[in-house]
Amino acid sequence: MVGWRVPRSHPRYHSLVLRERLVEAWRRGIVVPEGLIAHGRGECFDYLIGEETQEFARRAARAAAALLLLAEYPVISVNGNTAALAARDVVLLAEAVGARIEVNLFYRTEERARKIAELLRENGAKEVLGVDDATGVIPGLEHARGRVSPRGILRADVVLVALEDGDRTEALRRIGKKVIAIDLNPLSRTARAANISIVDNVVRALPEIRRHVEELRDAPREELEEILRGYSNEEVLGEALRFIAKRLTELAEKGITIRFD
Ligand code: PTJ
Repeated sequence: MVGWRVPRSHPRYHSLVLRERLVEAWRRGIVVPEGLIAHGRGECFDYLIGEETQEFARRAARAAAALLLLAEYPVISVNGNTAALAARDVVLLAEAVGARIEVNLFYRTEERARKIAELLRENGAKEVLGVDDATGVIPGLEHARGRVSPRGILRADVVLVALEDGDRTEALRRIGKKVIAIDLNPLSRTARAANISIVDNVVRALPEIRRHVEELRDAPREELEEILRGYSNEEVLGEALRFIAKRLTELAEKGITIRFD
């Protein structure tokens, strides 16, 4: 609603602020309406994990940090929702690991790509790929969805995606990219296809990866490789599902008061 301000006293203040940020970004032509729906699905899973970074996400974020530090040419892929929710955190993580930033859209229009790049630059990005230079194509994806920068995703060894479509994640894996995904839904095709899946809200996951990057920055290569050897994405996704199941069982047994508000 234009002019509406989220009351600070509201028990769901933080969640409402994220919604407002997305709606505002939709008004500015940064987020697509489908992005608002996608966020709703994410909110539901966020509710189930307690709206906090859980141990399985922490473990995945640490592995992601190790992979980004070992990468030769990491790229952070940014879509409308990620830009609206976490543009500054994208820029800070890219700086911390020396990654390129590329706008990569599912519902691509040139105007929206330009607006997202502008928002990233307003948040400190020095260079944003994927706007005028999206001349490469990911094989297996039809034209607009598959367009990438030859200096970005096409060249990358490691690609970080957030709120990504499953088809595109699978296509990135097929062309040999290592994929780090941020996705609140542990059942999504993206979460299952990625090498490392961080089941957490993008607004918490990006700072969490950065925290591990700072911790691991001076670690020897062998230590980073050891973290990756000990990491199993299947196990982590299993843990996320077990966590949700256990939490729901406990809540049911405790007899939560169900409120309809
Ligand atoms: O800006 P575009 O054109 O690239 O389009 C972006 C969307 C998000 C519309 C597009 O990529 C899309 O349709 O994505 P999906 O297939 O709906 O997947 C989004 C996934 O992200 C779902 O599994 C959601 O549960 C999850 N998700 C939603 N909000 C968040 C989230 N994960 C992390 N943090 C969130 N805030």
